Amino acid sequence: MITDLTRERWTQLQQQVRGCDATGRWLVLTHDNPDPDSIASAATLGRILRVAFRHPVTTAYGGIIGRAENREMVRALGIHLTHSRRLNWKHYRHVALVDCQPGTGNNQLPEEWIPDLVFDHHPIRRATQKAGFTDIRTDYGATATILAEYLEISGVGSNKRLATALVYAIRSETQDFGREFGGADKAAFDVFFPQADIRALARIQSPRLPLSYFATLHRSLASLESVSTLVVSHLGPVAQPDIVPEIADLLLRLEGKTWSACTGLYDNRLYMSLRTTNPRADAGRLMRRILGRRGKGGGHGMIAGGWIETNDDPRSTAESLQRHVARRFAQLLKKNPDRLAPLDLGNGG
Ligand SMILES: [Mn+2]
Repeated sequence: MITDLTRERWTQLQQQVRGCDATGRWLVLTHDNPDPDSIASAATLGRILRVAFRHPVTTAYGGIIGRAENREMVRALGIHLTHSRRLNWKHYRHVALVDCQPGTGNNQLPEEWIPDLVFDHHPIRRATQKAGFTDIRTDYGATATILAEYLEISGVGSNKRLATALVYAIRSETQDFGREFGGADKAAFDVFFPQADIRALARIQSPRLPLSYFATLHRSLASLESVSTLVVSHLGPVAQPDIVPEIADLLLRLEGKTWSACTGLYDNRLYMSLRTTNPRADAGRLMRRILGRRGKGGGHGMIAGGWIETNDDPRSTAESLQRHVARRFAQLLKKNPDRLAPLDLGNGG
């Protein structure tokens, strides 16, 4: 399904890309520690730029592809992503950001660079307005849905692997249509699902998991804290940062809880994720208020993430920083932080 908005913007996008110097190589950049939405969006935009406009393209990411599901997605679908540390930035004349925006601290775009194209579904940031072309749709559950519409209107055509990537991105980003999605997400899902490789999808959704995953899960359960309808977990040092949002998702399923928060330490940063069952909440704003000026973060209504550097923080140890963000989380949601107490799992009864 192609919306009127996409029809209108496709004309602008074509003008923008054709107006760019035809000799330069394009760089399509995901957010750091890319999730399936960001990965599928990059793969789709890469294909459009290559096939519809005949431009050479590199798709790249920063951080790590950590989750077993995401590693399996990239492997099973043959998605080619270059790590940002291997990029020679001078080779690129043009850059596009997908599922993120400039100046948010969650991508590798050098600060002084103004992107040519930005596609995202998070609230627009000031720096984004300078980009040559922007398509920000906060009413979309997934950025991949926006790119799926451009793929259709471009006439470039899909293939089994790309269709599978788009379907998995929409599914995982909306938790199987369990949170924040719009009609466009369902429509794109319906278009691409018949073309998807259902065996590959099954493998991506239930990959084998490393022992470190279970060790982290164990630590998470041992460190649960709660006050009223809030639940918090501190993972301590983690093998990869995207376990933090994964555990936050899991904790939100605890009966009686309406907000979950999870923290984890990785590479001198305290990562934090927030989740809520309240569709009218603004988790992104809450995240930024918790992290304060030294941190970077954002999100949508019901999900948010961010980080603070641990080494240049006056509140010294990672442990005290953990305690600080958990207390601030409680306080801003009008719960008494002094009543944050360990949640005893008992002996399984
Ligand atoms: Mn997304």
